[in-house]
Amino acid sequence: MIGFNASYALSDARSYVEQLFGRTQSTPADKTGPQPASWDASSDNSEGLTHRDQAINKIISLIWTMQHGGEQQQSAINQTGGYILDAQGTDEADEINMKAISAFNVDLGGGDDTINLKAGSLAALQAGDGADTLNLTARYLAEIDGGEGDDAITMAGEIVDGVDGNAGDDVLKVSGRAILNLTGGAGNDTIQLVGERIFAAGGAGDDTISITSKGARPAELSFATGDGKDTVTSNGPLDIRFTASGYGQAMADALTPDQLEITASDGALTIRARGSDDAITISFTSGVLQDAAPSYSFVLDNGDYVLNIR
Ligand SMILES: [Ca+2]
Ligand SMILES: [Ca+2]
Repeated sequence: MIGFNASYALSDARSYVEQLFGRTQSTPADKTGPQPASWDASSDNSEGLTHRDQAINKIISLIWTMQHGGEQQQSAINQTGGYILDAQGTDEADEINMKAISAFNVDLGGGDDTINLKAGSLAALQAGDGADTLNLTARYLAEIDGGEGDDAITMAGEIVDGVDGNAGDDVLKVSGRAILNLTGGAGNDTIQLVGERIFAAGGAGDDTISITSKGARPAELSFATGDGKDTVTSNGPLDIRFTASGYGQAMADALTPDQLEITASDGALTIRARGSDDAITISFTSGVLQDAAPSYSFVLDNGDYVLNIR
């Protein structure tokens, strides 16, 4: 069940809005809510919408907000519309299928939730506890949190900024022009990234990471003390940034070159931290590096040691 406080969950909302704006065509059987005439998922603004559609969307957004905390309960939501604000799921398994111009602050609550969302932009989605399935398409995706549980998170966008699989063995499949601040979080995660600019981390646990870089500059993976044994495949040169084990931790906590044992062989590089189980094993697609065996060197960047592998 879901206490999804959307105007679209109100069967009367559409007719109220249509009455207000004088559309003569009555479609009581259509429960998908007002649909902007020219809405396009590839657009994150109101371009192409009539003034009337824009006004309706604003009202829908307002109603949605006002219904927050209401009594409406549904087990599934299928919506198409304008601006989604402050949507709240329940602790049961919610199923949500939505199209929107933009969505902000969506909290799925506990339970094994499924959300299929296509929007111009989506910011602040908390999947909460449970094994959640997130299929998200938006030009701009920001602050997506899988929460506890083994989540399956699939995202496609242009800018994907701030993704955390959080606890659990998560599967993250992300494509975007820029993928920034992505982490698998705790747990043994499987992470597949396709993008022009990639900055990511597996987080704690033994992670399997696949990098498909389409840009001119190398992808960058961060690795913190205690991050476990990661296995990485990359289709191009890679940078590994050694960071402190968490925000607020002293930089002295980060691994330094003298603590690392590096072994290069044909198409592969292994990095082991002395005196711990931390290790990164990287396999490179054949022929993408300068030589058969990767060459590598450390640089100091903003106080971090970064291993450039070419
Ligand atoms: Ca998770
Ligand atoms: Ca992890």
